Amino acid sequence: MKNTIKKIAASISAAVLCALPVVNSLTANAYAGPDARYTFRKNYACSSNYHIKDVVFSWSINSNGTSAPQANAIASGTFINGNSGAQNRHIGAGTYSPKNNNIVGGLFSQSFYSTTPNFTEYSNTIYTYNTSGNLVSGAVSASPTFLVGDLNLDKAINEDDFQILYSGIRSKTNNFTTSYKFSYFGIMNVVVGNVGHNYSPYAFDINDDGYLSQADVNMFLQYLSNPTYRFAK
Ligand SMILES: [Ca+2]
Ligand SMILES: [Ca+2]
Repeated sequence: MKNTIKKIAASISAAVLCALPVVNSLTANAYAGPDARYTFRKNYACSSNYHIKDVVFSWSINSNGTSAPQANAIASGTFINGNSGAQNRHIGAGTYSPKNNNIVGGLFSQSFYSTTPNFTEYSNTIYTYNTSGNLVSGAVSASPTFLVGDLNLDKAINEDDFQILYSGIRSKTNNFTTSYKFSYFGIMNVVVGNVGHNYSPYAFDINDDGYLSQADVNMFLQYLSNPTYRFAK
């Protein structure tokens, strides 16, 4: 018995020694560190009641300059993490099970940090199973991946975006007195100056809770004023 433990301990030591050069080599192909301030997000939602039991998802992105995608619940539910990796890739994967099987709307999101406002997406797959155990194609769809806070799509997050965010949320919340539950499949027109543009409402949901509210404006202001602050998801 003791010999077996010694052998295991020896093999672990050997494995650790072998692993060290790999860790060092990561400096040439580094993941996003704590100073990476660009947060990318993808939302998963369903447009009507599909009696969802499980959503099995996978998202593959480049790993150089990014962090591994993390899943975040929008509607109450549980996750089984299935993250993995391949050479030069992060694969954020798992299974989401909503608490309410009759859920309609936003289910969950995935997000990652990046050192630059660019990334490469390799694949995104979704398999949805209903409470009868059947695969339901098209029940859950994923939004395009977007840079959180970049409403005018110029790959920078600044005062120009804040003007759009402020105007859009103010108009939907009766001057910030209510919270607005938006549709993930909707469009909202926001006027800044005298020019109106159409946007996806989820782009205004900075804190990723399924509502547009003062909290989203506050979080954006924190990003603008604090150079070490980043959107957590
Ligand atoms: Ca922008
Ligand atoms: Ca929000």
